[in-house]
Amino acid sequence: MRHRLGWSALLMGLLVLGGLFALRQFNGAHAAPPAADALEEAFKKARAEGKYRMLLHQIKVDKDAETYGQFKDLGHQTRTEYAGQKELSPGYWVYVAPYWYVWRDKTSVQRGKRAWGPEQATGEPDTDGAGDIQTAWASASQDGQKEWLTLEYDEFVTPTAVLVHETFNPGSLYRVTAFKPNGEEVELWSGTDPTETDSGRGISEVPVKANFKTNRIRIFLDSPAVPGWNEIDAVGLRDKDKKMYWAVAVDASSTYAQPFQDAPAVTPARVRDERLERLEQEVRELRATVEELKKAVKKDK
Ligand SMILES: [Ca+2]
Ligand SMILES: [Ca+2]
Repeated sequence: MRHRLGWSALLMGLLVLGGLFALRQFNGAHAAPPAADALEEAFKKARAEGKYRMLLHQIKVDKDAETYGQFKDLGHQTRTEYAGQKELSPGYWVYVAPYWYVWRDKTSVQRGKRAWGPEQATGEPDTDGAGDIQTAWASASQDGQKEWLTLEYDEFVTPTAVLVHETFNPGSLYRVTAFKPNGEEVELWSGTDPTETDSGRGISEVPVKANFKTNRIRIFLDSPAVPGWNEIDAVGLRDKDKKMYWAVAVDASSTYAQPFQDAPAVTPARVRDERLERLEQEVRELRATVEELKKAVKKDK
């Protein structure tokens, strides 16, 4: 008799656990998304007082608030998959509920600009003349693949035009997208590059209509279609008051530049630390579940 009671209690416990889990998933899926203004604030908060820059990923994981609260600066991570997202780049993970922000750079690390690196597309145009000049970004290969640049700006703006300064083999621009504050990528323009391929250099100005503010845009280049390196000197945003904004950080599909020597290395110690951290998280989650289970059983009595 005693035995039977034990088993039925256990079964009941498992059922309750399943119910709680389902409820948690349900709540997570139906949480109202934060408003755009709040998300702009969240983005700033996720920079951890200016500690990080160049957002690589923004991943919504409602339930991680249970483990990490409203804010968590998790540090550098090398995991390539998380919450169903794949092919993640290594970076600094910061949680501002309900999003993970994955950053490429630590701003305290001072680096010079590499010849033809993506960072050459930050700031105002600084390349005089047309040609293969180090102060513009160049891809790894001349025509090996389609390329893209993601440009991050200091402020959130509603652009009315995007101006792409093409200084070598222009004419490959075919698409421009912008990221909403919730991380969603939206197409702003697609078509034929307004700069002719035989014009040496040019400023490709594409008018855009966005009904949201953005601080990250991406430009797409059909490099195989335009022979030679299709170099980009700078990419500006213009708003309705004709004010110009220049990128503060740039990420690229590839680059002719050498990798930075001080890039965080993937050492065995780092991998071990991350494994430990993940284990700790699992234990915390398990503990929380047990507590919930205990409470539920108590109520049942
Ligand atoms: Ca090309
Ligand atoms: Ca430049």
